[in-house]
Amino acid sequence: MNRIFSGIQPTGNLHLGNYLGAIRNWVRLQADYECIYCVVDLHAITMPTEPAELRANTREAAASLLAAGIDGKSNILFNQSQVPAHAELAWIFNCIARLGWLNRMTQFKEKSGKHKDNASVGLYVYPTLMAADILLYKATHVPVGEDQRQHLELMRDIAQSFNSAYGVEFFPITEPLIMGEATRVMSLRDGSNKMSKSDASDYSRINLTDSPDEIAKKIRKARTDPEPLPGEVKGLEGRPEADNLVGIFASLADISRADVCTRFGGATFSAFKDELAALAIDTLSPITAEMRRLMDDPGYVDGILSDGAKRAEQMALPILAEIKEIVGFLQR
Ligand code: AQP
Repeated sequence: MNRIFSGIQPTGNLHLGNYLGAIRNWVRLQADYECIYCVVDLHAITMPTEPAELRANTREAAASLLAAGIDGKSNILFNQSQVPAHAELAWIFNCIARLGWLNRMTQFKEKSGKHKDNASVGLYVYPTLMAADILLYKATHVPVGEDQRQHLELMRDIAQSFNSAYGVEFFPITEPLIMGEATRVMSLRDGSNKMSKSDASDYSRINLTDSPDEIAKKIRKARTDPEPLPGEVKGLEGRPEADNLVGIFASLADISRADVCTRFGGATFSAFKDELAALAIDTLSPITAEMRRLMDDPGYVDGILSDGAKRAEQMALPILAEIKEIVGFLQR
């Protein structure tokens, strides 16, 4: 059986990039795979977090996944800290991964900024915990946005190194699934930066909690260039903001960038933006409404997470026991 694992950090401000790059694909993959989806709260504390906010963001992330169509009953949805096996396997992987491998990780460089000495050790070993999340379930496929490609390559190196260090064929060589026309949604204010939860400008992203008016306003204000839309994809080269908006439209409408160019070639951005806003509102409004309804029922959301955690743990513990046996730990 092919098995999916993927996670999202409960760091607030879930946005259109998270939705198009990850969540929507997760929903669709449920038809063909056994799916395990995780709100990765252990990852969230690699940056300073306020406890009450973390708890609220964990519920909000879970509510948004459920609202988008993740089925927490036939599949598994849980928050990471409820299954301690993730942290145990991460420790083993910390002893497999090499400093040189982690030193190359661009996400650490970006997130630690100019003051690397002040970054948490957790932020540095973020990718080994991510490898543990996935390999703890021997997942075969991981749907993510483009920004996670490097971490997944590291995960494959860890799996291969573990297998060769212990002379076993234990871990599968998991495949990334980077799907669709919006694998890297960019900021609405600057086409060279990724749309991100932590961007200081709220106008840089469309949040899943935004009202239709806010969505329309943000799209209207999105940066573009003075040229009209090109009639062919080639005409998007060197125009990152135009390329981003066309990619978002294509992804929302489930068509290709080329189709968008054929349809809007020669149109002004202001006409295109009106249609883009209508499409974004149509797609996101039902999800936002359902998310709000679920957030008013935290008991229901908590129940899904704790039931999911129990089922995840049942899958993880026998695999972790085998790993401990391979490593040579004496077990009860
Ligand atoms: N801009 C994006 N375009 C496409 N996919 C994206 N993802 C994130 N941003 C984009 C994908 O969403 C999933 C969950 O991401 P995450 O919450 O684990 O963390 P992140 O990648 O660190 O998200 P942000 O918004 O960039 O957060 P901050 O600002 O805190 O760094 C992943 O599959 C990711 O690829």
